[in-house]
Amino acid sequence: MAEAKAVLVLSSQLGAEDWARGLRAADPTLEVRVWPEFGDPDDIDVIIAWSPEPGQLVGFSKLKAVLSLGAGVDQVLDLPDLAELSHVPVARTVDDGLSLGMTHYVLLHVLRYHRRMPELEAMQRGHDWRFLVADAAAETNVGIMGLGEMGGLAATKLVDLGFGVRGWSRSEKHLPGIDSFAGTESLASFLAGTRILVVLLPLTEVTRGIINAETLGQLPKGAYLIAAGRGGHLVEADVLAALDSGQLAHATLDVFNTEPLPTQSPFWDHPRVTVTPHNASDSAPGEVVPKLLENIRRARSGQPLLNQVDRRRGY
Ligand code: NDP
Ligand code: OXD
Repeated sequence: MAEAKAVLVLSSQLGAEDWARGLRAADPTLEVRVWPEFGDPDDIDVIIAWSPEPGQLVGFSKLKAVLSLGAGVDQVLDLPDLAELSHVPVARTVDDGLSLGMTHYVLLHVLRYHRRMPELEAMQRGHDWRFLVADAAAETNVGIMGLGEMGGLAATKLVDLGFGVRGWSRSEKHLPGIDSFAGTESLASFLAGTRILVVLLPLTEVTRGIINAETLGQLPKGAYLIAAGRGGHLVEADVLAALDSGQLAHATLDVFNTEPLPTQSPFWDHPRVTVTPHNASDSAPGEVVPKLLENIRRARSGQPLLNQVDRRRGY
């Protein structure tokens, strides 16, 4: 029986044809197919996917790996399809450009809050000239939930800019200048000392709904929220209530329970919310293709994948 040796690219949102072109250019010997033109399903041994639909990953009996084009893999791991694919390793995207893009997003919005831009913009609208100064950066504690590839780099750059920086993760970290809080038992004290909260967690069974009335209530009054992990972290009604009560002074939201954000969502017109369309960071084929090729090689030779996800842990 002929060995399966074709890669299927599956992505309605992220330009599957561009990724396929990038793969073929980097390795002209690679057989690359693009959904829905996958031909004989028994030819497919690797699927490269961004946000597949339920059912799209089943029926490929020779599958050796699923490679996520996202850093977050919830949209792959949450699929019912995965139950049938317990033997198939899943890898995610880790890429310097993606981490740097996210760091730019975090710095942009932390600096905007630190320098009181929402207040200055309101003053401009009211032709109101007053000398409004920022607190010292060292006294503006930024708390980052998730100190991985994204959060770790952003935290380090914030330390370089003189901010007080703390991070919350599952395991304790030893990063210069960053106060490490680890595990559920330390969450309340992490939040109590956080003025600007940045959420860069993966979406897992444990982190779903983690930004809720209780955790928002543990922040100091008038705190700021920057959410760029996944919309599933947010209990959106609780975020709105915290904004309306003044518990949150302002929120910058890149991710939502439903994306695209429905036109009737109250976030669009909220005077103290900045909405961005899940564009905090993005990975470019030029940087990611060599890693995909390496993982295809590894899958075919039965080696562990680069950035293989722990399916039990969910990230
Ligand atoms: P990593 O896996 O590198 O880091 C995840 C971090 O979260 C780790 O520090 C991990 O702790 C921590 N964590 C996970 N579960 C828990 C928990 N239960 N309690 C406390 N801490 C926890 O992920 P990345 O940094 O690469 O990406 C993070 C997320 O950012 C992605 O999953 C994705 O959802 C989102 N993302 C959003 C983008 C956008 O454009 N909006 C772009 C790219 C990513 P530990 O270190 O101990 O394991
Ligand atoms: C990702 C994302 O997970 O873009 O990479 O959200």
